[in-house]
Amino acid sequence: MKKRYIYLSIIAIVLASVFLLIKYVFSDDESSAESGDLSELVESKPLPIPPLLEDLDPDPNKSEFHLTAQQGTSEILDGVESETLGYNGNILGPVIRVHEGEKVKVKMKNNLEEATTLHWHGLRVDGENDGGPHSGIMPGETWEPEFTIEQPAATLWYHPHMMEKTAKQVYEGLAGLFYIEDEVSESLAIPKEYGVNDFPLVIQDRKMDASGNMEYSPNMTDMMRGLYGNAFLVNGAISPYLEVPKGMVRLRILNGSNGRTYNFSLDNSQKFYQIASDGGFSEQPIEMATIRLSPAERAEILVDFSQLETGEKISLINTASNLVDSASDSDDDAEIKELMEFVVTDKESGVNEIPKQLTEIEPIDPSSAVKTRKFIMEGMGTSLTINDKTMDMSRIDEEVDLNATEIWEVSNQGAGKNGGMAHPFHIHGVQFQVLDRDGNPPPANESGWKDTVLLQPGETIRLITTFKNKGVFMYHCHILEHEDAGMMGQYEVQ
Ligand SMILES: [Cu+2]
Repeated sequence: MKKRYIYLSIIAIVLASVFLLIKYVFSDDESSAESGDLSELVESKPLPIPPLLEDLDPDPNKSEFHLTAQQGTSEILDGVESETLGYNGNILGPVIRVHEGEKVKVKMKNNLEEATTLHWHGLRVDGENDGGPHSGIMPGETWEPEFTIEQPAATLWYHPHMMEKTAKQVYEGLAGLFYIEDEVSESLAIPKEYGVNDFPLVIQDRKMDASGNMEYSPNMTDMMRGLYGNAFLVNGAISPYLEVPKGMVRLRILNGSNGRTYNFSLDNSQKFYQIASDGGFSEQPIEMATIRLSPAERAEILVDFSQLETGEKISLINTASNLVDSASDSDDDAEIKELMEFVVTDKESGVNEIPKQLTEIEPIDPSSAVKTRKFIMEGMGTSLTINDKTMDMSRIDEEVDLNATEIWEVSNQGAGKNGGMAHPFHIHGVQFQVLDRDGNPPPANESGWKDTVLLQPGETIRLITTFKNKGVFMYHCHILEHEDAGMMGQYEVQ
């Protein structure tokens, strides 16, 4: 009897040790306090609306904006200050709004203790003004880019792009939205009153403990997969609420996360209408129940709150899984995460219908392409390459002729269809059109202008664009941990 007891005890101890070992090896972040749900520590606050940045040039055809990158603290958890970075504030940055045709001048002062850059994600601009890794701004210095807006209305964004520092600086809070307006966006009968019926939503996740510490210290899993956090922030706040008018509301959503891909839905299963992708309006609104955005992708959607009761609450949720292949179509491990809440008021939106036609997009004719280039993205553990190379700032990988139209065929190889992971591919300085995904036409919401596309393991996407600006530009994976690990290359247009 006693012997049997000892045997059982030994078996129990061995099993417990194996269990702890497995837990330690396979889920280093799940076992720490970082994986806790922090929404319990937060009293829901109104959604912070970033200010619109003042244009300091009185000339209607010109604008001048001043930004300062600075350190600060933010109360993300109740009564706790977290150390964050921001432009002109403690976290994130103001919305810069410009008009097509306008000449824009920016003075960007670096008040950080380290070098940074300011990249205009999605802007058609020359290499000198693009703000890539070659445009470092030393502490105390000011960078003064100038450019003319030569593209249609869109929701773009700006963020640092310093070699090996991008992930950390974006994570700590440096990101802001950049709106382009034009005659189309101004004449369409859609919501366009900033902060009234037209709202920015910058969605980011962070690893934060109960003391508010969100220091950037990626572990091995984060380096391989891209960082996934336990705290979901919308415009820098956890689980905020937004009072919305009872009518049509426009949400401009940016996935500003380092590594996570989201599937956004509304918790009442209500459908919504996507009206714009990364580079501007689609031709027609696209009815959807869920929208997938990988890091850096944007979508403008219209949500009709007119059929809801005053006081009714609807949540924006993420139904994508936490697994490495979170972007795959299988939602088996989906973990529903509430991101924020909309509270319906009795105010009017002023817009109650959705226009049938938004804009016209001239398709780029594939037969006008002078060249097809191939890019193979390969991610195996910590080895992250494009065409078998990691980033070298002194090497130009691709030379492109000015004004040439080219097809870029991008493949995600790695461990094949059932292994590997998804990578979002981004090209600086252009907007492109997706010709096909694995030979099939792109989905309706990827048929307009794009600057970032998600490639599933094993997938091949063909893109087409015309290179209208000179200079050195980047193409890279927009999982920021992958970018910083060298999953990036350079092309020069001349
Ligand atoms: Cu990647």
